Amino acid sequence: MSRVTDRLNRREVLGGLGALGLTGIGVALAPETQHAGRASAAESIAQSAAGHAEHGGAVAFVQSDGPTVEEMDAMHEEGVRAFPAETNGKGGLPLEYTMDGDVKVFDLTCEVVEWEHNVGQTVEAWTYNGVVPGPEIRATEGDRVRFNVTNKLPQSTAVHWHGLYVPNDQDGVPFITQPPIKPGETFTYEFTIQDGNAGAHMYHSHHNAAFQVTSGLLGAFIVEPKDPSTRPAFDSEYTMILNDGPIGAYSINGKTFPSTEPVVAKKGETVLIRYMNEGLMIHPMHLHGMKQLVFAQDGYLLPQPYYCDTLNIAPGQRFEVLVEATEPGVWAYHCHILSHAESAHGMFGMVTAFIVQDDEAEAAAEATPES
Ligand SMILES: [Cu+2]
Repeated sequence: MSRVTDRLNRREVLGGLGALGLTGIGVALAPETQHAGRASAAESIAQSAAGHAEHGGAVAFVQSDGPTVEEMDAMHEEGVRAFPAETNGKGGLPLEYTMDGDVKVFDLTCEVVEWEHNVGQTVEAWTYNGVVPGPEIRATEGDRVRFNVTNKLPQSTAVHWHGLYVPNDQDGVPFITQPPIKPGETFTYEFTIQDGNAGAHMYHSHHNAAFQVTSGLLGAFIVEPKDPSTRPAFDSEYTMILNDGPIGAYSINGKTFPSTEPVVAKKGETVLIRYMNEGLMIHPMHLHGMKQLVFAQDGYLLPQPYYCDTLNIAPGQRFEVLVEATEPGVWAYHCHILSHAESAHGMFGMVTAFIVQDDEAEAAAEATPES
């Protein structure tokens, strides 16, 4: 989720929420939702598990010793009022490159950083270039690309180009196609993006991967078609990388609600959303209010696009969908495994919003003198 929200005037988001009467953004999170400040990845997982039990998990019903109606409602309201909460660090921005002849040269440094996934909540993240997700790689069919990967981690690593057709020795799997990249070493990958390989792909670690990938060694690798007319047109684009590892347990683009970013569109626009699942679990992404037109899976155009409102995304899968922003308002947008999204303490984790702005209606409202 980058391009539009980069340009997004924060007031516009607040204006969108204002339509719901939610004008008091910036209210602090309820103490119940603020867990510890800095936590190791392992502690974070333990916290998450504890949070599950505490939030109900399989017994998420009203309990005699639980919060009162007023307390529960207040916790829910405060989370929504805090959205979209500002945090330090933003992943998924385009990775700059230099040209060496006709080769696009990208530099990736693997390093451990402290990452704020939610306001006041940090975890130890394993990253490309210090951000989660790693920077977005963009290239076009036919491009020659080179990646200098420097390992500053306390473990070996390797980079797998998930979904890309590469020569066998560039596939990034230690002891199958290359030696591991030891701490302190730099390894260089180079290949040509093949025709027919356009679409939403990923790059991630393929070494101790259940830990390294879910800790943040992941990113989007988007391949543009040589001929743009081969794929559907859109007005704005968002990438949503789903993860359920140590980074805040259930995250979208390295952030957890209320620190996730909303998708924002003007009424009438068509939004392209690319889902990528880098986690260990499935995540059915559910958009309220508007339908999703699924047109590509793992980069491949579907012979018959189809509509849905809930799209199940398994680990490793990518789906590309179009949403026509026809319905003004702030629409909930979340994983529908509800224990990844909402508890007695309010919404958390894999929750964001799709905001459709109606400039004409807003202008008309402003032009109407108040009585
Ligand atoms: Cu989920």
